[in-house]
Amino acid sequence: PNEYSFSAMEAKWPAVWEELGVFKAVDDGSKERRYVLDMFPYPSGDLHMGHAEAFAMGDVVARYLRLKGYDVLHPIGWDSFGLPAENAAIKRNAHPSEWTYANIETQAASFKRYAISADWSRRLHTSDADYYRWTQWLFLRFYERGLAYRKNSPVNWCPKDLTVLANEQVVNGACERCGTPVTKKSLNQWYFKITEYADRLLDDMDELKGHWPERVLAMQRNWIGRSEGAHVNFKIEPADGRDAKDVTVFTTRPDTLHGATFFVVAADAHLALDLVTPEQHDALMDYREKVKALSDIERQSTDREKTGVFLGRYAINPLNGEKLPVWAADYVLADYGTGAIMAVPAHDQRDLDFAKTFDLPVRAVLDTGEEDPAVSGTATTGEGSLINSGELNGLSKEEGIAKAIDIVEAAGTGEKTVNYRLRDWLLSRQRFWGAPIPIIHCAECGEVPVPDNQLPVRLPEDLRGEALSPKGTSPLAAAADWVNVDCPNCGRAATRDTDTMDTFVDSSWYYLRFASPDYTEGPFDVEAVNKWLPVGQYVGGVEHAILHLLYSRFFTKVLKDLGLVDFDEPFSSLLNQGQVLNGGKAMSKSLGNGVDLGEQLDKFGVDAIRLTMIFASPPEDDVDWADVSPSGSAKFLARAWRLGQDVTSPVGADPADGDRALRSVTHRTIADAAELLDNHKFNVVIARLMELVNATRKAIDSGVGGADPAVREATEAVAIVLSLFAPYTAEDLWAALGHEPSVAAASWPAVDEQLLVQATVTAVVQVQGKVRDRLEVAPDISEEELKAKALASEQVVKTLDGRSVRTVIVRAPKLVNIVPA
Ligand code: ANZ
Ligand code: ZN
Repeated sequence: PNEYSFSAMEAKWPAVWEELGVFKAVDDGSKERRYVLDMFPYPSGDLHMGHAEAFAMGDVVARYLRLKGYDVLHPIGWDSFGLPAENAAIKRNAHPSEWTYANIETQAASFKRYAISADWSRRLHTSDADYYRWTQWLFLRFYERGLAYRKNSPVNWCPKDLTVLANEQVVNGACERCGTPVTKKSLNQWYFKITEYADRLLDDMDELKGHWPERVLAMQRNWIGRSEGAHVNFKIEPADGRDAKDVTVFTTRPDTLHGATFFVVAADAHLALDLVTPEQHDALMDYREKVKALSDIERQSTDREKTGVFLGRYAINPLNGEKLPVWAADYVLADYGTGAIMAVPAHDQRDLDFAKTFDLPVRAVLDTGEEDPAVSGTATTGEGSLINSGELNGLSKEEGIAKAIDIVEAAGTGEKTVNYRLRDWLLSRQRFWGAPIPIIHCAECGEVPVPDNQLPVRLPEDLRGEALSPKGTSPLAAAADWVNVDCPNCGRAATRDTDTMDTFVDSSWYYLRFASPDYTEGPFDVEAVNKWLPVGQYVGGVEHAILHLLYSRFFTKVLKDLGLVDFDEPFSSLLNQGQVLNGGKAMSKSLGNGVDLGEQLDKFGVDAIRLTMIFASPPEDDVDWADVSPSGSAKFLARAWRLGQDVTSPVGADPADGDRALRSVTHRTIADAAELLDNHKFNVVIARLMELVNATRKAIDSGVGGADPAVREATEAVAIVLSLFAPYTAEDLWAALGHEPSVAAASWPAVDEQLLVQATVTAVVQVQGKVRDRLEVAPDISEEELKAKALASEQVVKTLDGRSVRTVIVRAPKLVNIVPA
């Protein structure tokens, strides 16, 4: 064949790869193991441009490590529970599994066409009963340790999807999925106690530094939000038929206790109702109605007018006995700290804004050298020394914090504490297409875990269409046959829990299942997992920073405590690919700027699209499809492929006899490519590969010729490096060079260090046009370096004999002319 045809290649190679099983993990201990994983896809329709980018990157790493001689685990599966399937089923009067598995088949075919070097024998789907059986099993292990529990509390509620959401699924006050503003609803829900792992989730990030993008670590750190401070008790004076009451606040600034001028409780906290006097009761109730409609983000925004209601009570400052009016306000959140604060308007801007609105006093207690906040309207938060603070006067902020804590601790009115922003993970969902929570509710025995040997608790197969539409309670509640069971404990009539698990539970452990996907004795074979994991290279989007990535870290730590894994962190190295944009904007239906992956593949071929994705930018940066040139990529691929047509030396020809200049380029390319790949500079590898193709073509067309074994060596290197990015073209090229059976079974070429030694060129140094010296320099020497070398030459110094230099003309690397003054 001497026409480059991507369709012919795409028709040929997938069957060869499958037959050879070249992408299967060997798993016999003969080679060192490496685990490369892309975040598994959700089966909504066919693959899109984002998948094409991320999976191309993961595949570069997997293919490279395989060529380097590692036993590579590069599996694929589907995160196949979730709402879209359910919504589609309601619309089409179908079962969610129909839509789900049809889409999975479509995506699987596309992945195969896209030549992802996956080990298909390990494929899994989280909606398969033999997967979710183990999701349920894990839930029960968490439950036994007190890490899964039910409680009644106000939760995030999406009024459109009619289901609860985890804090992590509320984005700017709206449902992560549908964008509807989230409201609060009091419900009895299941939680995972992720807060118990807050410190370990923070501390173990040290291990990830340098291997995970710093912004992901920062987002997690922020989300966990560890604050050191103190709990301080305030007595609320009795009033108007209401008794005295102790209320604790959380403060990070106990040094400012003398600056507290009022006291605020969250308007929506029960505490506000406990405190309010009868005459203020109606005002509070009205206010609470208004607060209900606000998101936490709105409530904490600094540019909203402050609102609140005086509760008719006074709190006593434990440090100086002052009486502080007690208010209810929305800017204090019910579920952070204790839901109550001491307000220090001089040093906290929100308190200051509130004080201004309601004409409350402002008293600075830390002199920072800035203008008095009461005058400037700007709270001061810097360093300084304490004033107006009795025995704390003169201390720095830090000293003041320590001393204030000592004082309240000694008086028994407070203590040092650590507070977290992180909340427990709300995992129950009132929807159908998820893993049922394996708990039975019995009037006699309470919550009873489904015995392990009765797992999986399967989803009923006859619920379809309208029966799945959201009602605010789980559709499973309507399946009487399914709900009504005998209590496993006492045998009396009991009912199943009708909620299903958040799909993030499914994805928190799938990477473990891949080590032994058919294991039937547990969620995974402990030995296999400890051999393969942690995942050496994980690839996926930054949108999972505080969701999937945090949850998976939590799961891994619990599994470590259960003795099931021997590591603390699931993903040793993380690569966040950028987004694929079109015209500088994310692709979206509303903008009409979507690019269809299938059409691109039909038009340019798989290899050209893969190459374009990787060549466009460094992996972490966005790719703007409006700026790339798949046809340029296709031309380069054809050019590389044609080299194979011109190599006439036999397989095994000794390159030692070949053209030394070309050999140098080849070996430098291989050496640099390895280093660049180790540092994820995939786009630069392609640029270097293009140079090698050019050098090889030049050698063939100039005197060296296609019979020179150095040309074969160069072309073989092209095929091998190209196989990371454009596997079809690389296979064809490899075959044209007379190799069998697949470039995927080749090895990364060895580098001959001697060929890396750079040749030098001679630079002539003149003074006033007369040759005074000759220097041996690198061919790529910079002008500055050459100039410096020339001026330092002994001959030149002698010739100048103290005269100063007027100009230096530099033509690197060959000539320098120095003109004295
Ligand atoms: C007095 C004070 C003085 C405060 C000062 C700050 C500065 P982080 O760092 O985010 O943990 N706070 C406590 N509970 C709150 C709640 N439920 N809603 C809103 N604000 C709350 O913030 C801790 C600080 O935020 C606490 O320290 C408290 O105000 C406020 F110059 O106490 B501080
Ligand atoms: Zn019972």
